[in-house]
Amino acid sequence: SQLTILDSKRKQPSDTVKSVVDSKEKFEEEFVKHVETSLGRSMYNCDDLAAYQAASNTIRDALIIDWANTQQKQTIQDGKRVYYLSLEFLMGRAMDNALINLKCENNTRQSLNELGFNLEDVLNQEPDAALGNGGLGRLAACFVDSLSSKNYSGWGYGLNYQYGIFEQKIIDGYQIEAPDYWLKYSNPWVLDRNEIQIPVDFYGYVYEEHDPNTGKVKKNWNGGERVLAVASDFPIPGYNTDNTNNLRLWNAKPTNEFDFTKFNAGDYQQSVAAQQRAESITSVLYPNDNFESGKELRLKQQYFWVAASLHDIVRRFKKQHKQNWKKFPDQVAIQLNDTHPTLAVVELQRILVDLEGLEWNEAWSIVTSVFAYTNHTVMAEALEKWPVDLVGRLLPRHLEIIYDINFFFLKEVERKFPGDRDLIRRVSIIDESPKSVKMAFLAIVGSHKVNGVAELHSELIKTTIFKDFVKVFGAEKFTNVTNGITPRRWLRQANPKLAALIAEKLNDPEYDYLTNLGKLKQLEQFVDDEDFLKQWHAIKFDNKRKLAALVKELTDIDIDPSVLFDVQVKRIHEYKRQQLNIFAVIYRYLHIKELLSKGVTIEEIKKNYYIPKASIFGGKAAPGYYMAKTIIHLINKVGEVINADKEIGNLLKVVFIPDYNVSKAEIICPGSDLSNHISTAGTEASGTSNMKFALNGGLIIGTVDGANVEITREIGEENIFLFGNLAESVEELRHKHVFEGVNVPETLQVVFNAIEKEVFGPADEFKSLIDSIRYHGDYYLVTDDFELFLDAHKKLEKVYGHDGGDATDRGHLQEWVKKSVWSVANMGFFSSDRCIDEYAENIWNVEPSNQ
Ligand code: GPQ
Repeated sequence: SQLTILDSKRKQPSDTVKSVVDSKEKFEEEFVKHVETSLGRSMYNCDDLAAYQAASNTIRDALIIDWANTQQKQTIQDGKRVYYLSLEFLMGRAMDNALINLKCENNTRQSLNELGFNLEDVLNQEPDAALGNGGLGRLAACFVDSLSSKNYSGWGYGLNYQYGIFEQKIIDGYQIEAPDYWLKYSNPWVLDRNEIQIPVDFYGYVYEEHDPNTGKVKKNWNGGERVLAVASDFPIPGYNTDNTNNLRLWNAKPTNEFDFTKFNAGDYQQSVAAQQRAESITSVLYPNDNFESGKELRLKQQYFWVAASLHDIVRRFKKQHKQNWKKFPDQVAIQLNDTHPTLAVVELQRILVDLEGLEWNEAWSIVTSVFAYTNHTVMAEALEKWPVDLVGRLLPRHLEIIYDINFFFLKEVERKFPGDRDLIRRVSIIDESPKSVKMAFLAIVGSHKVNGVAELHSELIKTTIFKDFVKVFGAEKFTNVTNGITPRRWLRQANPKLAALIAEKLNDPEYDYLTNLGKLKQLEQFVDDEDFLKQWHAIKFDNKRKLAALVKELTDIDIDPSVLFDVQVKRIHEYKRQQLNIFAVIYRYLHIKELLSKGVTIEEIKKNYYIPKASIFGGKAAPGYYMAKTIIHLINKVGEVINADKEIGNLLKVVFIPDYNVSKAEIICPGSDLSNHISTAGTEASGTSNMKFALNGGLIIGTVDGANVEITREIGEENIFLFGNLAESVEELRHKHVFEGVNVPETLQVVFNAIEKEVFGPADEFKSLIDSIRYHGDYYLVTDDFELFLDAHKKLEKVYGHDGGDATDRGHLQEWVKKSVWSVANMGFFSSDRCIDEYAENIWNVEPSNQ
């Protein structure tokens, strides 16, 4: 067959290049070659950065061979492909991940040693690819890892921002944003495909054309501004398989088509400058999480990305199947990661109707079979609405198509529910005031499936924001795929010692459990094995030491690894309630001070009231989100006071880790005893860091929200510390706050008083935070959950034990360690491999290839 011919032809080069993964000689040879040729340096003058680049080039070459073979195989097999459209891919570092997935970490470590380098130092040279904000972007990164690891044919499509999420600096306790120019040095993990150039148009006008053949009037769009989309490809290696998919990120580049009117007018400078501005489309990632700011450039980014990706997908289809459009839905599945790529629905309809000449209905049935939409939030401020004026100016033909989609859809609603004019008004894709396009509604109408990201969330969207669409389309269109995380990065890479202990106990020297995470269940049999518990605890302690070292390096604060590490790291948002956490820390501090002033000793406090702990925070606030920035400021100011308080010593420390990102998360997750997932019930769609912490043996304090619900179901409610009001009570409580007033409990009042007495600096700084609770309805229910949070702490601290713990402690801590083992044993469900299998079976209708 063609496949074997291709295989035999490729044997020579691929074997040579690929041998770097298991031969030290070959690795060293290629490494030196890259130092001397690709980098143009000498081995005598090779620092860690150059070593990182040479080693990455060496491994990357091997990956490219797998990548090319995979693409050829997939082309020949000609099966259905999945395309994951996401404006964010929060990849983190590539090198360590490649070493793990290619299983060549040992070979690389030893080779580098022989060349005089230390692997960890070399890995630390790599900047994070931080092309995302938080959970949504990191989910996309986990999904591409699983697509490759589970042998699917699945590509990611996104934008190659020149500036990723900003670097956060903390100065005088305030967040300061610095640009993240991550491509300062050339990136060995990307292949620039300068030959793949796709023109994308904006603005212009629509004109009608009479088609003499059909006698019909045809619509045409004449764009007014043209930009080129140029591809950058990131190979995505699978774990323990040669299957290597592609993440294609687009760069905006100027065309070299001249604007003759300007040139003739002699305005050469201006014309070149205008062309240059094309690049601004992909220059920066919008730094908002769960919030849409509605900027024109953002809409330009969306269309640029969607048009280039669809053009690429359609071109690939046509190469194999010409214009046999009926086959398109058997060849292509496109997943919309949130509403950001919703214009793809419109663009595909435009391609099929305007450019390919299909009838509207035939085209529409193809479109709706291809797309599926994932919703990631119910919060109103995050739901995209684009002003009709703006859409019409930027994309005049697309606006017409949106109106037509809406017209046909509403006609259908009228047919099903005759005379229900209020229903028609409610489900209209066009909002009347202010006139805008509701992207979530367009995504639902244009997709065959809509999913939420955890059971509770998927139920909530059906009963709240998309209720009317369940009525119109039926409940079958709405489904759930609970989020997951890749255990390659979030266990094997982040926590190599724990991963090794598990491999040993599971009698799995090849670490096959990493693609079959249900096997973790076998750990249950060791839950009473004293030696095993000791080893387990020793690994946690070691990881805590590493986290303490990171904290020392970044903040100069000493935290003692034997105290409880109580962590909350995630984007800063009122709904995630870092304010609830810091208020509770303040309460604890004030209470300790009061006890001390009454003559109670530190020892007595430790024994009867509070165990020693370090509260560790981290996370970025959107630059324009005042309240989130105020929370960061408060945490830092509270830290300054408490950490400087000589009376308190080890009993309490408060740390804010600056610039939380993927590589820091890889150190923080394994080093936590307890992590906070304490959003107001019903607001956190899923959460995924809850899974990362639990998979690394940390326990959770959390509300009954998002995936906490299913984590509890899997690991057992005795192994998680749940508290707080339930989602079903939230609406009523908010109503009560507005109409009967907010009741600040005495404990929280004490905290407010201290802030207002300027214990933590000028009170003005924190006024808005207190006012939002006291006078503006306490929307996030801090007052309702505060004392329940304190109670949950009392309970968990009893379990952790009053004597704290070190690696040798056998007292109370054993109960905690058992909970930790039990949790990990039951976290198998939360592998992103399981997510991908569910999407494949229930939404995409694709099967993995047998590699
Ligand atoms: N999520 Cl809408 C984001 O990270 N950014 C967003 O703009 C929106 C959602 C998160 C969501 O808050 C988490 O609960 C989810 O776990 C995550 O998406 C992935 O689904």
